[in-house]
Amino acid sequence: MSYLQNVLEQLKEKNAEQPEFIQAATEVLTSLEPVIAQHPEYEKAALLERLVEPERTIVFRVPWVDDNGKVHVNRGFRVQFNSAIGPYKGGLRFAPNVYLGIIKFLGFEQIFKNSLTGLPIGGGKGGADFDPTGKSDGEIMRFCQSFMTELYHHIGAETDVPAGDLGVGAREISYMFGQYKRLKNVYEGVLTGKGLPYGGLSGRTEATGYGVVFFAREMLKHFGETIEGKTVVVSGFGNVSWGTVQKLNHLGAKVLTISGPDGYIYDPDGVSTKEKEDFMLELRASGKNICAPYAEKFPNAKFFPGEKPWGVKADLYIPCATQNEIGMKEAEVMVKNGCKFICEAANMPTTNDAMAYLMENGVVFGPAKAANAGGVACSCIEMGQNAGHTVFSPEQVYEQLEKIMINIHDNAAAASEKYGLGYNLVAGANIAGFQKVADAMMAQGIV
Ligand code: 2IT
Repeated sequence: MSYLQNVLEQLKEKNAEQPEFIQAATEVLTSLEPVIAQHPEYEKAALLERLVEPERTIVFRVPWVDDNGKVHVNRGFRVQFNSAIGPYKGGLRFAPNVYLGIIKFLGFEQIFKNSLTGLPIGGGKGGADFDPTGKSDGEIMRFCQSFMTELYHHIGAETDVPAGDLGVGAREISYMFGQYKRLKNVYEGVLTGKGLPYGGLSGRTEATGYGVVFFAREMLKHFGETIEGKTVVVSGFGNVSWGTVQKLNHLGAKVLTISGPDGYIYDPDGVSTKEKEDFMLELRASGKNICAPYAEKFPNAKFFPGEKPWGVKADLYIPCATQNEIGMKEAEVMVKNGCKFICEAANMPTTNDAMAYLMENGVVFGPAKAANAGGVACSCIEMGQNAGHTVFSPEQVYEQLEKIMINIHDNAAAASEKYGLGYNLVAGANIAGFQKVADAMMAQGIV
């Protein structure tokens, strides 16, 4: 058995209860085969064994009191996965299905994503099995304060800098920032995605979605095509979908769908006006986690309850909702409908078998860890803004974001080319992201 297969077997055995983590690690490690073959020194240094084991995992109790005085207890997590190239950096996810396997898959992906940005940030992720749906503002605040009352021991501007993810936006970040500052008596950039008056970065909110569309634009450009005039199927309706829809509209595409846990919306006129973009924000702010009201507000649109949008024909597909939203069943329909381009915006929205099937059938695939890295890249710019006690303009941010996304695309394409894999952005992103972290780990000794 090869070194790589051996590590994968051990990993599956040790983490049998964490299928999402196994999925993410398998996807990355298998595409490193040609790199590992050229570097026999990695095995001697147990580089891969160290890479798949988080440096530190913190699991903690989060007690809080609801509006009726009832006490609840949730489980909080922070996985500090890899600090070879910078302080741990990555979001916090509040969702009822959160457990260690979800946080580890996200943290593992984050190592390579952060490396791809070219910026000095390591990989981490955290969250809680807390369901924000239907919670009052006071309940959200008390939960965030309790969560931070434990987490603050383990983070800091030069140690570990969390941000948002599903269920955690500017409101939650701000409550956590307030509590951190109170406990530590330090005003520092310990969280990113803050409000603008207290250290937040102009443009961070839309950065992930804008970055995804810049990445998709580079993919299309490789085939002599443009975003302008393309039809696009988008899933989700949260922060990432919103930024994606906005930038697609700027560039002249037509967004046919958005979706939620309750079903999907098909809008034959396109999710194309400022009013429609703003309504996505309203849907999110409602705290109900449904997209159906869009079809009441815009009667030309149709709501398909309980369905996903992947059966709708389009030039480009951008999954923005959550992990594993495209499986084999969806992939088969997409291939039958002549799908040519997929650009992932959510983390790991495609299962490994669906991804392989789509690529075998000629679909050009932009992997999440490359395509959605614009969010964390701007988070790192926010860290720089805070550390430098300064403020950047939106123009400065957008300009850097666009450059970073073009670089990520070009570096992934070049890494794939270097190993004789043609234009394979999936393998190329894994290889380019890995190489920098591997070089740093090798240089820093057995730690
Ligand atoms: O998945 C992600 O990259 C994020 N949720 C953002 C992480 C960050 O630190 O901005």
